[in-house]
Parts: sequence; structure tokens; C-alpha cells
Amino acid sequence: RHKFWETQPVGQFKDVGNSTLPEGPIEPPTPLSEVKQEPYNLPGPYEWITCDMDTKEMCAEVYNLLANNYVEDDENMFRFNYSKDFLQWALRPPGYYRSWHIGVRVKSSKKLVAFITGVPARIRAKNNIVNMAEINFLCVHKKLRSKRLAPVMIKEVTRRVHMENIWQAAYTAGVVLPTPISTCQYWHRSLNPKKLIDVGFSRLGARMTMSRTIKLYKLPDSPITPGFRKMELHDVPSVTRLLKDYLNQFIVAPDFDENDVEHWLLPKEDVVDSFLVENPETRDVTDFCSFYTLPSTILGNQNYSTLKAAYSYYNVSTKTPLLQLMNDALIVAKKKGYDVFNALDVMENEGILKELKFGPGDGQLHYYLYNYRLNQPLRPSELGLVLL
Ligand code: NHW
Ligand code: EN5
Repeated sequence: RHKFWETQPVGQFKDVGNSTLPEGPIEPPTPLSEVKQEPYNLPGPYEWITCDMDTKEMCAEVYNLLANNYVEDDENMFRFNYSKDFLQWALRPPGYYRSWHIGVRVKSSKKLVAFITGVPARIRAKNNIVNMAEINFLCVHKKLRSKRLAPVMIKEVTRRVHMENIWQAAYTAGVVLPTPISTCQYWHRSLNPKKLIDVGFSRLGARMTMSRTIKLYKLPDSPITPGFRKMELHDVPSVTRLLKDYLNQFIVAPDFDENDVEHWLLPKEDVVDSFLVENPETRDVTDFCSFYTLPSTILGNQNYSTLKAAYSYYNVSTKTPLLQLMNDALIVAKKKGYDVFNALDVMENEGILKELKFGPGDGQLHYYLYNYRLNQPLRPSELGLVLL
């Protein structure tokens, strides 16, 4: 069934539920001298490149490949449209390796036709903090699909990760592969219901008019929580402490230090937004919420070309109820012109989504680890990890 994945050190379907296998690495690391030194062979017309994401030109080529060929929904109505600034942010976190930004070009025309990336991350699984690669942006041009290019790309990124003495990876996908550590549900909260209905993202509910629908999703003009404000550079130490303590309760979660928090959570216009609640007496940071910006291209609509979506990222509630915190996030997202607010049922989200008028989407997101076994699949609420 899975000619490629059957050969890889990942949990296999035949082993699901077999708790006699040990948790942890599936294969031991090999000495670095035994890591293959030359790139894998590509079919004749193609060549590997390392993408220099510092340059505007390279960034634009990658942006165009993804904007035209990356992930679509199951009815091909929408396609993710990660911005250039977003890609630069996502691909250059602390300690990133340029060698993990891998492109494939047509030798003759130099056209970029495939892409895959890794970035380093420390991820805790149960009590073990593991240096991993987060793999993302795997893309093969539409005209080159089903030619088994993806397995070569995955093997090449694996080789380049191994060269840095890293032996595990984390990734998510909308498709089922061997084998998910967890399966999460996408939820959507309409902010601009009229547009969402016009473009086919959502439907008018039974016995609902447009004006009743608009009223249903109305939000206040500004956040409710006293002391709710944008995160600033001087907040990095307090946000790091808050987040570290919070993420401890999950079975799989990133291990963020201050450098990571500055990179991943300090607000960056139209890329990532973060807010916190500061106690005016003690000046303690008690709560935190964040979302990232990922628009989708609307395919074949006369009136609209893009859907502006916010995706819930990391949230921490200690004093302000999570429901109120997320409601404030919805309010600021609406104010900033987003059409929809998306969230997964990870962490403590499940308990508040319905009340905040989120509805389940038609998409799921499966989480995977490479070369690391967990005996039991996790409930989404046991996951403290959000990938971009
Ligand atoms: S998920 C988004 C992936 N990208 C897209 O969906 C974009 C649109 N689709 C495409 O570009 C986020 C192509 O359809 C792709 C497949 C390129 C997806 N993950 O070349 P063939 C990520 O980026 C397997 C993993 O003929 P294609 C995460 C498939 O099961 N494997 O197909 C990426 C089959 O193997 P099998 C996937 O349609 C994580 C083989 O590819 C996959 O032309 C990567 C067929 O290849 C997917 N999303 O190209 C793994 N989709 O065994 C990282 C299909 O079943 C692992 N396949 O025969 C860790 C590496 C690092 C380790 C470090 C120690
Ligand atoms: C790796 N980082 O299917 C990412 N999105 O539900 C790769 N559906 O937007 C993995 N089909 O349900 C990506 N509207 C996997 C996801 C791929 C994209 C995807 C789904 C997630 C989605 C929308 C549009 C469906 C269009 C037709 C959807 C319903 C919204 C409705 C709002 C009102 C309340 C009920 C729900």
C-alpha cells in the first residue's frame, strides 16, 4: 500500500496498538561518517538547489511555486497562499540551516518545480526533549505529480538533517500516512459571513437568512479584557515563563526558550499577532494569545480573489478564562479585516470552540513523528504543538 513509507522508520499500521514495542527512537543514530555524503539522484532533467531565503529573488520563486501548487481543500476551491514575509519568518528561526531549504529545478530552464524544508526545533515527547526537524512546504509542481519525486525529496531532506546529527522529525499533513500520533479537527469561526458564503467557504444554515447570519457572528469593536494589549519585545521573558509552564502539561510540545519566543511569538505585521493580559497592580503577565496569518487564494470566483484567514497559534490562560481570551482574539482579528478565524482542537481548544460559534470544517490535520515511536495515539487535547 505505501511502497515508500513502508521502508521508513515510522510507526507502521501493522504495529498500531502494539504496546510491547519500546517508546522512543525507532532506529539508533549512525556515525556521521556513515551518512551518505552525496545528494540522492534525481531524474535526468532535474537538479537540486539550496534555496537562499535571504534573497528577494529566491523568496519570490518559492512564493510563486507554492502560490500555484501548494495545498488545496478537497474540492479545489481554495489554495494556501503563504506570503513572502511569512515564508522568510517560517524558514529562518534561531539556529536554522540553509541546507534544509531544498529546491528542485529543471536544468534546462532553471524553473523551480519542487520544494521541501526543515527547521530545527526542540520537541518534548513525554519526558524527553528531542532535537528534531520540523518538515513543511513539501510541494511538487502540478505537472510533475505522481512521478515518485516526493520520496526522493523526503530522503534528501532526511540526509541533510542527519548531516547535522539530528535523527527525528515532526510534520503534519491533511492525508493519512503511516501513522499519525494524533488526528485533529479544523474548526472555523466566521468573521465576515457574507463573503464566506459568497465564495463557497461556508453555507447559509437551514432556516437562516443572511441578515440573521450576520447578526449571529457580530462581535464588539474592541477587546473586553482589561489590560489586554499587543505583546512587545520587553515581554519576551515573561511570555517565555508563562508558555513553558503551560506547555508542560501536554504530552508532545515544543521546548521554547527566549530566543524561540522572540522569533515565533513577537508580533510581525501580517505574519503573527500576539496579545497578553498584564495585571496593572503587579505588572505580571497572566494570559497570552496569538494567531498567524495565512490567506488562501479563492479559485475561480468572479468577485473575490483571496480569503484572509487567522489561525489560532499558542494561547495560555491563567487568570482570564480561555473563552474570554479567545473571544478577544476574535475581536481583534475581525477589526484587522480577517474573514475567518481557524483553530484546531489541540490543547484546551475543544472546550471553548462551540461556545465561540466555531463550526467543524471538512478538513483534518494528522500529526506525525519520524523515527520516534509513541505507543498510544494522543488525543488532540494532549498535543501542545502547532505547526505552520
Ligand atoms: S503537508 C502538505 C504537503 N503538500 C501538499 O499537499 C501540496 C500539494 N501536493 C503536492 O505538492 C505539510 C504533491 O501531491 C506532494 C506529493 C508533494 C505532496 N507527506 O511524488 P509522488 C508538509 O509539507 C507520499 C508525506 O508520486 P506526488 C509535510 C505518498 O504517500 N508523504 O506523489 C511533509 C506516496 O508514498 P507511499 C506524502 O503527489 C512531510 C508518495 O508520497 C505526502 O507527486 C514529508 C508518492 O509520491 C505528504 N504530504 O507528491 C515527510 N503526500 O509510501 C517528512 C504524499 O504511500 C518526513 N506522500 O507510496 C521526515 C523527514 C525528515 C526526517 C529527519 C530525521
Ligand atoms: C501543514 N502545515 O481542507 C498543513 N481546509 O476544514 C497541510 N474547509 O478550510 C495540511 N471543501 O470546512 C493541510 N468550511 C490540511 C488542510 C487543507 C485545507 C482544508 C479545510 C479545513 C477548510 C472549509 C472550506 C471547505 C470548502 C469545500 C470549511 C466550512 C466553514 C463553516 C463556517 C461556519 C460554521 C461551520 C463551518
